[in-house]
Amino acid sequence: MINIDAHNHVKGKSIYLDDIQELNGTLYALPFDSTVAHAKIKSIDFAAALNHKGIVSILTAKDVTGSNQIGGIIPDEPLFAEDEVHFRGQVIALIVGTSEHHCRQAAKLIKVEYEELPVIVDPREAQAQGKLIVPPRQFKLGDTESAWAKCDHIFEGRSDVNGQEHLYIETQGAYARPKEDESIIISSSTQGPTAVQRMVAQVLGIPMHKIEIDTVRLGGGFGGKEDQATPWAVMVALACQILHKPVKMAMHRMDDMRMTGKRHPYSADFKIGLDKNYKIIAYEVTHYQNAGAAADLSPAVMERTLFHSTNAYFVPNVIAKAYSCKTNLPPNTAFRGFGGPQGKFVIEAAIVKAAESLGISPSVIQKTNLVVDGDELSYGQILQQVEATNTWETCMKSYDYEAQKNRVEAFNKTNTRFKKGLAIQPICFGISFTNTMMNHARALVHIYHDGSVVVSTGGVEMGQGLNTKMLQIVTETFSINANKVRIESTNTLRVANTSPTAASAGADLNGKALQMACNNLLERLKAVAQKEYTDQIIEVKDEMVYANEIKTDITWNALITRAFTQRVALSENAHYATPTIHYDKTKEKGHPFAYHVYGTSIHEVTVDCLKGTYDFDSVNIVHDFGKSMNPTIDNGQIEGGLVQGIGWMTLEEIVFNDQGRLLSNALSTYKVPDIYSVPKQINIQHLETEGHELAIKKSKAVGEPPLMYGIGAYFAIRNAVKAFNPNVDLIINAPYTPEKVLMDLYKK
Ligand code: MTE
Ligand code: LUZ
Ligand code: MOS
Repeated sequence: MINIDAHNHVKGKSIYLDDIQELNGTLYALPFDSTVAHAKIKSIDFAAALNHKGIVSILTAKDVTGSNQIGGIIPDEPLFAEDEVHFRGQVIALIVGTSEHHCRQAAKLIKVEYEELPVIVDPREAQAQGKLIVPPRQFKLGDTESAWAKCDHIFEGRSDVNGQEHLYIETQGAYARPKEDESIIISSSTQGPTAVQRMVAQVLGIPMHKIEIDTVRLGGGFGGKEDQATPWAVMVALACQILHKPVKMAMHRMDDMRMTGKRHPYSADFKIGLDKNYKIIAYEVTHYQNAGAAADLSPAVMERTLFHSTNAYFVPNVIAKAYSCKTNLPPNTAFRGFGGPQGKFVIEAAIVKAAESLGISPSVIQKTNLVVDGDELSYGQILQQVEATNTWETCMKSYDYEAQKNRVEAFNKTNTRFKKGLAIQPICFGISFTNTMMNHARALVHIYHDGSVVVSTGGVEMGQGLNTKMLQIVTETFSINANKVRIESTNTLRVANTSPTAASAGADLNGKALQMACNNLLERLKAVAQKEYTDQIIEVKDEMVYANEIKTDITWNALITRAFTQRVALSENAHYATPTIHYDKTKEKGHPFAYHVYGTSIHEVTVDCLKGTYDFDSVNIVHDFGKSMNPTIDNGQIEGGLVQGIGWMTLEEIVFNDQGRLLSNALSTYKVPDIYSVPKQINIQHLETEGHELAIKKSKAVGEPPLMYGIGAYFAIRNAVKAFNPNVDLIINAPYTPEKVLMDLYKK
């Protein structure tokens, strides 16, 4: 089935937030934000702004009717700054007017007096000053202390990795409209409608049942709308509550880039020990997470960094420790991989450092240490159905890595200006929210008496193809045509208490609930047919009822009519909660993931050693999809995730100055991959496996894992640089922008 959104996307008919027909009298809102990163607010003068043409109101913390608090995990984040600001871009007030233009003009007339305070942008500095979001956490396996003595080789180092701007094509936004009895409907471009509903209720001081959140689709989320779609929706809702008018906000790109958090930058110290056969005997890592000025999702992100700190490798003795450091940057947030990529980058850096010191290829250490069935990870989960070696070996064989290596070596011998680099990147990513409590979902299915079906789940379509997969589940379970089924918007009145669509678990969780709902309905429908065909096996195939495998004359529509006239319920609401998972935070042990996703990629890059620029010749992947329920969509996820990961590792460079000012604040100063930076060839091979029972239709979650293939791009470039400039010590910090490559090429 092709993506059901494809046609409307191409025709421009798909509805995003800013396409919603506006009601007469709609007002527009513009957040007014801090221009300093840390300060006391001494005074604010709104008088001139309030007098500006078209300005209806300017709201601040004083206008909040409930609680001025939007922290999700920890209540440490005011909606509007009160006496102090903690980052540039923190919202102080909301300007509401009859047009966005008027709001922007009025914003220039607001005068704020700040008393500036010291600014911290570096996570290690924050940690040294005891500025932490939560207490540090530590995962421990075996005993590193005694293991060091058994190591033949020990290497230490430091590795830093930068953040990443989400750059969803649709910026943040929300549109609130008043309903009867002070209730409000809010269209929100959010991955988490329930999170928005909950915070609106809290800030407005009204029950959740007065708030309806509706989400048709997002023009991309990538984690950036898991938590950080909330403040904007809360702001327009507050304005709507106070002014009794529809209020809308659709952010400008530069406002969005300045005000919202990004992927977390990390700094890390590592120590790795190997025996003479290159088995990793011990690994210690300390992560300093740059959380920004409030918790947001940072504690959960930090946790996933620890969960993935040994990537696809078995290490018998591990200490992984992490600090969530409070700095004066916008609170950083979820981003595809959710801290996992940062954890993986550091162990890859450690392996590369070890390999280079030992004069061997990193692939020797990688391959020697891949996880196998029965291995225990640092958090106590015993791995089963491991495909790490399988994907690795299939990758080497299918793409003839030996020949590629020989070709690259020959190329490097004969070329001086251009050098090629190769790198191999295995991945292993855990599927489930690491917070066990969040792993549940619901689905609601109505069959109308004309035979058409409407479906609501808690899942949000953000481009990943969730709705298409949901449609497949319905059409395959009922054996009816796609044109009989409509997947409706995600709406908190139809499906309540949802987890955000995140952790790559959207299709698994919502799909399993939907499958249950459809199966329950199907059983009821079959019972209706059974009355006419007693003692025969009833099935529905291609919109026809079969009895003992013989086609009857009952069509799907006729069956529904019979059920309706017999007063059989044609609606069903089902609930799914992932079985088998558990985690004990006091021990830092458990079985937090339903399953893991595996894969291996080979990257080939050509570096222009005069310019420092690079081109990716190819990326060859063998990926463990299980039994992909939609290969076209899933391959798209691999390609998109890979390119996004390559961008993070190479071109994309977030720059804050020491005063917490974002310098890479627009697309002119923040370079993202474009069609020219995409690898010339991306080959994706599906590993032949059985899939996993806890994956929807045995089709493994695919949203986040491929991003981590991007890490291989970094090390491929490094190998090309090493081919040109072999005998220098190069630090392992990402991103590897062309400027940095150039510096390394000529480093002495
Ligand atoms: N693909 C597109 N096109 N747009 C997105 O915003 N988000 C990614 C991934 N793929 C995203 C995407 C992230 S961060 C996640 S967690 C998953 O999709 C969420 O969807 P799923 O759980 O249905 O895979
Ligand atoms: N969100 C979350 C996530 O709350 N918990 C997770 O484990 C997670 N993982 C990936 C992406 N978002
Ligand atoms: Mo994805 S970071 O789980 O939204």
